[in-house]
Amino acid sequence: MGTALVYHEDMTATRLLWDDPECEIECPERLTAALDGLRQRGLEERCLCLSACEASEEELGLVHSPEYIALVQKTQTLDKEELHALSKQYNAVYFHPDTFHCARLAAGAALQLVDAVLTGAVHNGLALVRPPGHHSQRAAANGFCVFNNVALAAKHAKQKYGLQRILIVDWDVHHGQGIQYIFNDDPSVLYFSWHRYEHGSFWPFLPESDADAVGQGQGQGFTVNLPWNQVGMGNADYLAAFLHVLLPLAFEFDPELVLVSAGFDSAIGDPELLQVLAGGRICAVLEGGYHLESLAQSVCMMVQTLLGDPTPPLLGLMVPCQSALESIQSVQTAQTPYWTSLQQNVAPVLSSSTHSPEERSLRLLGESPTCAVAEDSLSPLLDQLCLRPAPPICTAVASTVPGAALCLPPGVLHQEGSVLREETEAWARLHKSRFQDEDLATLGKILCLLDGIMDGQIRNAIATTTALATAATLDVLIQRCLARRAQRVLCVALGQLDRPLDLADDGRRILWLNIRGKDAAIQSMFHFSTPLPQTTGGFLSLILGLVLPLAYGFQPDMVLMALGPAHGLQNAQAALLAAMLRSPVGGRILAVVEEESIRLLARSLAQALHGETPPSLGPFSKATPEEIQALMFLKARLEARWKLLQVAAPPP
Ligand code: X5A
Ligand code: ZN
Repeated sequence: MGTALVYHEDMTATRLLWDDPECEIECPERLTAALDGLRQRGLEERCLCLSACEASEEELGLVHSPEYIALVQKTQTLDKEELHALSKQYNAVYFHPDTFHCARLAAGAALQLVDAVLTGAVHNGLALVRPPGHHSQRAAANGFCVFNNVALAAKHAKQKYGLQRILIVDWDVHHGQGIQYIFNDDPSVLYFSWHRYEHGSFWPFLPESDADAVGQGQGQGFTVNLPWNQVGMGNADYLAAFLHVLLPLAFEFDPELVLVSAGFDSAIGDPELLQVLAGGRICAVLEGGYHLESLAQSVCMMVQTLLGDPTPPLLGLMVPCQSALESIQSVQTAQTPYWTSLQQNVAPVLSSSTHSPEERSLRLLGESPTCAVAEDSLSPLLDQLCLRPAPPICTAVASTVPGAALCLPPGVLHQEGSVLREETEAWARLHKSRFQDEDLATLGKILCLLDGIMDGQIRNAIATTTALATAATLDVLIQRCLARRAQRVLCVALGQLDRPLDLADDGRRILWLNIRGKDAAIQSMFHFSTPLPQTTGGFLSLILGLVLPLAYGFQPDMVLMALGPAHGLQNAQAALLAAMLRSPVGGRILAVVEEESIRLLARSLAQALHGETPPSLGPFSKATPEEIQALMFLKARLEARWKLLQVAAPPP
């Protein structure tokens, strides 16, 4: 089970035969650059490579009219003048004698990818195709697109596999109006698109690309448009959109399959946050992306992520800009009638001190030159992101409990090494009373795990301790992180674990979140606690609305996730938390679990850390008023420091 890559060299055949500055960017080199990038980084050989076959006429008929299909077929025999004349009848389209063949391969590739994922041959995959598809309509080519590859894939999944809930995420910089039209009244396909809009002055200049287009009839609430009205949206803006709009809706919708219209004309692709949905069944299909080098690098990042490698942490000041927050607010306003998770939005009021995109990039340039987004600096930045080698060991375990009792998945390694006995004893002396003699051997192994993660030898790890030693172990781990010059350590502590006293003045290098007890409480901007919600809605709001915005904003180089006595976390919850915390920290998580509960949790926790999709939380249940109140209380106080917590207020 892995990642499929669907491709056919013939798709490089179609190209522009006359002068047209608008269309010339959609060129054959797009595919060769992407493929070369994958080969150079050894990513192609890690995939199951499938050779694309043409979609049949019947399959094209799932979306397109017979007349339109016949018309495109006819272009095979037209001469250059006739092709040019026909092309001019459409908006931003060119035809070539090979267009029909390429477009059928592109559509066929998308269908094959769906087959590979839904038959279980692979977990996920990418179809590298030309021409793109998301602007194409039932009887019209549009915006370089001839057949609507992703819409065809969705129809195919419904028809052949009987799927009832498909999520389409369209992160191309342009609005995929073609997909929107095709599923406008269809509640089985949730279409989410963010796109450059500029109040309608960006191509395709359509009023229906705005946030108030929500779908029609039965399909109301199943079209979600997030229009960007200023240029320069960055990581913080995309993250805010993911955490505060897309993911809450996606979890509530509970898709059986995720299709990605993966255009890289907007940003670096990061499907990592999507991998927790639909059992990991993600099919990505290339759409736009015209800067060849950036396209190649983005495709590599995307494939690496689909393969399960952790994504490099996002750089930059994690402050969404005012315009992005306004856009997010406009979607929330339009969609609130249809989605429980938005009705319950725990939303502090929009603060007015946020930056414009320009101000923010100026600050970025001043603070850290590597974050400059100027054309000439793009390449080293992306290279640095891509070339981080994956640690040789994925997930390792050190335990007080015998290995056989833990039922660990294959590929998880038991830690046998240990730091020196004297060193362990020195650390243990910090907490004389809490470590029994027999705990020392385990502590030595855990310290060795920590070193392995910090040195890049181990990606992440699980350690078990006796209930008595959990808090002390966590304290030793924090101290050792600091001693080893970790810049920032995020501790997510569940259950009865007190924050170590001698860390009162830690220079803001420790962010301590305790999930326990009955009431939310704040000691400082770096130290607070909140109860563990009992509903799925409340738990998701806690993760998406609080924990992840904090984690992305803090940009830790290590996450310590501790499950202490009475942590109360269920299997699926622990797995989801671990899976989602991987992303902001590049996978570097050390989970410390008290031994009473490890037998139940070890397997799914290890699977999640290992990159497998966590099990479902179960049916969506509404957060209780108390749960919402606790989150509101924290967010209202913390948003001054942690700007990713900001969500525009919903209408009264
Ligand atoms: C697939 C795609 C863009 C068309 C732009 C026309 N199409 N100006 O990115
Ligand atoms: Zn595009």
